[in-house]
Amino acid sequence: MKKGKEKETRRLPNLSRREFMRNTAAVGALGAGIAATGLAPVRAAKASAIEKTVVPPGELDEYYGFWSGGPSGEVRILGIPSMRELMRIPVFNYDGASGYGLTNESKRVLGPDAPPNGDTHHVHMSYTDGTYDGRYLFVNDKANTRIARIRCDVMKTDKVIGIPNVQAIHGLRLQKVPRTGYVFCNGEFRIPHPNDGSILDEPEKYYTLYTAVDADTMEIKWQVIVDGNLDNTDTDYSGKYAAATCYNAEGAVDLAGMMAAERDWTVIFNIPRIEQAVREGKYITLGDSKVPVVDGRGRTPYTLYVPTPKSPHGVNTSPDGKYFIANGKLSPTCTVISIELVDKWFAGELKDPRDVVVAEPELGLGPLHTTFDGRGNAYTTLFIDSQVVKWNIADAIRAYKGEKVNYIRQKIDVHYQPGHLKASMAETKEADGKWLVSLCKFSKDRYLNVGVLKPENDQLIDISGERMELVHDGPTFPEPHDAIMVHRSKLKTVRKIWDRKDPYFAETVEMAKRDGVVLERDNKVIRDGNRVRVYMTSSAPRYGLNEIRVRRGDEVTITITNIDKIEDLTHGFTLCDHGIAIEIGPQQTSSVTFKAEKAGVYWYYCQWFCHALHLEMRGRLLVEP
Ligand code: CUK
Ligand code: CUA
Repeated sequence: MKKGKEKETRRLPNLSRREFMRNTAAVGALGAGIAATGLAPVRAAKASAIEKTVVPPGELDEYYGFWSGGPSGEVRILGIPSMRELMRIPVFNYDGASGYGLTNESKRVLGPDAPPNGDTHHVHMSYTDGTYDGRYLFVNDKANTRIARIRCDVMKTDKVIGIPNVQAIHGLRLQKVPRTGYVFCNGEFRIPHPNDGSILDEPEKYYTLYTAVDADTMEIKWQVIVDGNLDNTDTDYSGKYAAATCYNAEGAVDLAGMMAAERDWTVIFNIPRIEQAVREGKYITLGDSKVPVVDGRGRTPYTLYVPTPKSPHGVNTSPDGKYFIANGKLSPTCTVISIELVDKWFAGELKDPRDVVVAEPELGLGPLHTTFDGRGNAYTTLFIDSQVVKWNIADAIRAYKGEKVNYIRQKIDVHYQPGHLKASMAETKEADGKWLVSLCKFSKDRYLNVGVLKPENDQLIDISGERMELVHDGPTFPEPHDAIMVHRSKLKTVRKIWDRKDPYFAETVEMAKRDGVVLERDNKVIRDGNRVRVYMTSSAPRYGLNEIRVRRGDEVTITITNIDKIEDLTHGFTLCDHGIAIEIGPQQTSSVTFKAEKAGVYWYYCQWFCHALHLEMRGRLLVEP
């Protein structure tokens, strides 16, 4: 009895919670005693790991985390390892604090009649030579079939475009080498062409397309028609290939039909060949769109369909550039595709599309996404098992060849049901294997109960050592899908105040010029029929105009230039009872247009606490009847 107890105690520090529970159950009454003596070393080890996540007051995080916000339509910035939320970037959503979606500058970004919502899943940073270059972030809107670009120097959305001929942009990834020329976007749902009601319940006629967008101009360069649907996508480190998963090879429109086949596929796109086809005019166009569309269905020079079990979800490129790894979702496996062998396939040297597969490790239930530490290990989320599994790629390849080797390094419990996971710098050739975040879909009992809608649980795991250690729980508003962790050295060009020549408000500056107004100095009201253009400055704690007089029925444009130069001295302009609030950062010009429909006195005030006399920073809009 005593001997057994000692043995168990010694083994405990290396046991997972579930193994521990199993063990205590097995030894029955001994459980309590083991827990008391056994847990101490576990806690001690964790305390030292947890300490690494502490960023003391006044100190800065080492990594920027960029998180998608799901149906909130936004992108969030977190600090890693503290997991503090630092900022939110409105992208497809209306934002009441900054007036994004309301200011003329943001309306130019969003375009006319922009829907009020979005569903962001995949946020990725632009690359040069296979690593982050700090220029842009790109993100999808699954809900309204759009993509957006965010300028990293000011962390504001600067372009939003719709993607034609498809419905629901899901997977989004960027060309990594030589630089981000293309943004690749997956059209997820198969739809009829044309989608004008002439074809309805004939799913056999539906199809979807893969889209390449020019990252610099945000013009759509080409599209490829594919078999099946498109789920996630990733690109290689040569600039030659992109891969996308398909979970509905069946082309079904109901659940049972979508799960029927044992294998769906990973489709690999040969980018130079598609570009060549476009150059040679081997394309069609669809409907009103002028975008060249190449047909990549069936066996073509442009596409390779690799049979992949079963309804695969994520696809991830290893940072050494050697493999695409497709995550089996309904199969307990990941499928490892050798990019070198993909070269051979396209050179005509292989017979069977499955010949490019070099490993298919069995990992656990519900593999969704994989990330990397740059030391040859992969980390995969197991949605159904609520675990992250660490496995070795080289060993998985040896096992596939028939060698008896255990490629599983460790499984760690996460809480609960993880979707994406991401390690620091893992989507670059500089994957540094320090931190990993598991974006768990369910948080259940991990936080105080805040009502029926629960936060997500983003868990930080230390992967710097041999063993993964869970070190932090971070609640997030539902629901981030994906995230990236970027070393702060990649973002040295983030500005502290606006440049007066910034293109974000250049059109507003032009308007002022036409009115003969010097924005940084003048406080003027210009009447132009029943259009009134008001120009004023803001400088803590006052606006350039204490009162503005207009007539009922006027269309009023208020343009404010914040002439303060102090970092973080942001002012606002809120007009009472008009639904108007906008942000004016230091050295920024912001404008908003509205109709003065109600006669009377309406106070406007600054909504950022900018000065001891912030409450006094206000004025009156006098609307004559
Ligand atoms: S998807 Cu959400 S967990 Cu949209 Cu990348 Cu996998
Ligand atoms: Cu300006 Cu408060």
